[in-house]
Amino acid sequence: MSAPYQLPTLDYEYDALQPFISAEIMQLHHQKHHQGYVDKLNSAVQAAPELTDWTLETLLTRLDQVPEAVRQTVRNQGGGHYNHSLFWKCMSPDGGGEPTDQLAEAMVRQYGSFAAFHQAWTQAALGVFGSGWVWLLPNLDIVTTPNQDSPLMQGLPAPILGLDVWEHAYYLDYYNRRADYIDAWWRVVDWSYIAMRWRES
Ligand code: MN3
Repeated sequence: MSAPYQLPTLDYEYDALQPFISAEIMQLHHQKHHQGYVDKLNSAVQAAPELTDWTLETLLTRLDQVPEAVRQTVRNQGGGHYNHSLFWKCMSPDGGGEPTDQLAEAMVRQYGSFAAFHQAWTQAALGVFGSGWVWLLPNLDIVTTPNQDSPLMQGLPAPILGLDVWEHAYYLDYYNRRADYIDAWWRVVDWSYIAMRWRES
């Protein structure tokens, strides 16, 4: 997918993730924050038309080849668009629980148990200073990025799961209590979607 970029529609209603994530947060996060990243990314590409045919993934993996005048904008807004597009897909009103089958086995091989993985992820999420993201890579390593950076910008493969720990993702529901937000978010994580990404990675 290349420019002009569009806000993806969600696979569920804004109120579908309640009581874990409120309709107010979902609507604001999707319609205002994500739309803002899309609009500003499109403006940057308009200002550097040679980028028009680049896919979003190419923009993020070849940031060093993006004209300097728009590079930081593409990094922030392109990252924001990519990250949020994945974030919405990783959640479902039918989510929660634990992975099954081969993904569950691979996770146990790497972390010892799902509980240990869960704890490592939560520690990583609480350890992000300020605004950023937590990612699960296809090799099941957990990495974090600041701001709207993507693992793609570091030469890493596309993540299979992402958690937004910007305060805009939880402040209306949980104020400054990031740990409460993370606990709630686990209840909507769509392991079937993540397992599909993992198999295809
Ligand atoms: Mn966000």
